[in-house]
Amino acid sequence: MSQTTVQTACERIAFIDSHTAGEPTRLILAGGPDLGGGSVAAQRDRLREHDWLRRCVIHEPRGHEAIVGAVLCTPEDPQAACGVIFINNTGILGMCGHGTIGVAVTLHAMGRIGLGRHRFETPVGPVEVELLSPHRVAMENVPSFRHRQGVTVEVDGLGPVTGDIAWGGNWFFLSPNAPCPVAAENIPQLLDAAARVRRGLERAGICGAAGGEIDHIEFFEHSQTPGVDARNFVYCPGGAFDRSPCGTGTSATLACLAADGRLAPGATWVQESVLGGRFEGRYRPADGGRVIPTITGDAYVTAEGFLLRQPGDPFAEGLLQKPEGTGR
Ligand code: PYC
Repeated sequence: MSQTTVQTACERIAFIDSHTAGEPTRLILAGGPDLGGGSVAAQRDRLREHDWLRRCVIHEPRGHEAIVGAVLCTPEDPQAACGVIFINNTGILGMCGHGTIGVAVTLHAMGRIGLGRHRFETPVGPVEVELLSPHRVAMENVPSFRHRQGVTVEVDGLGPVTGDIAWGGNWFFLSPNAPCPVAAENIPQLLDAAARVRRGLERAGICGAAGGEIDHIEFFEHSQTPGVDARNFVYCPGGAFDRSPCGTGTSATLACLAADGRLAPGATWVQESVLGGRFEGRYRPADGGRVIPTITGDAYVTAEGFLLRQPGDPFAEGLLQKPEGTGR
């Protein structure tokens, strides 16, 4: 068999790709900057100083706008299975539900963790994962809560749009007021509307607790699919949409349902994405009106290899396709 690996000088970044309900996760295993030790939040800050890694592995030509990266790092607590920092086409995410499920399935496929319970450390706190089978993971997320109910924002071209503001590991504006049905054929309109809502929130100075930027917009409606409670469309910070029902978005949904008394602790909520992928959610109550959500979903590994950076490549740090925050 002829030689199949690149022989010329280049830097190699080891990765394994997976998808969770259709949404991709790229786990970065080696080849990034030395993040030192300490808390995962401190390592996240060091990663920010070496932003070339994010740009290289997420942006075209090595990645694409929907990829969420997961940079493996050293956990502060040696009992934890790993530390993980999630990145996307616009920066660093607080948490990522589909990504956590993808990382758990990938680490299992690598033989690094077995079935059963594990703790992952993230910049916004530890999360517990339970690997129920080689592909199915129940992820216990960070405490989630509704911050404000029924906030109305004036949106260019749409008029007033009302929604709740909730935290599920990222900040969400969740609204039943999409300008069209939440359906695959309407994705361009949903992207456009969500980008406008995000700009409307920014313009009005509406944010999460402690000034947290609301960078995820979720439109939802009742699902017509038997056995499914709701269908959502989740707009992500860099202008892509989540192919999965979004783990942090489903957590924010559970926090709102709990606050409204519409879902009992322990009861199952089935959430499907605009593309039909499904997560199951449930919660247990926590202090101060918060809830601890558990999100269950399936992931599969799709590729492994090395991303290469050759000397002289003008796009070794990726091709920025569109200005950040334009959402289109
Ligand atoms: O599953 O939490 C999630 C997520 C956030 C952004 C994309 N997916």
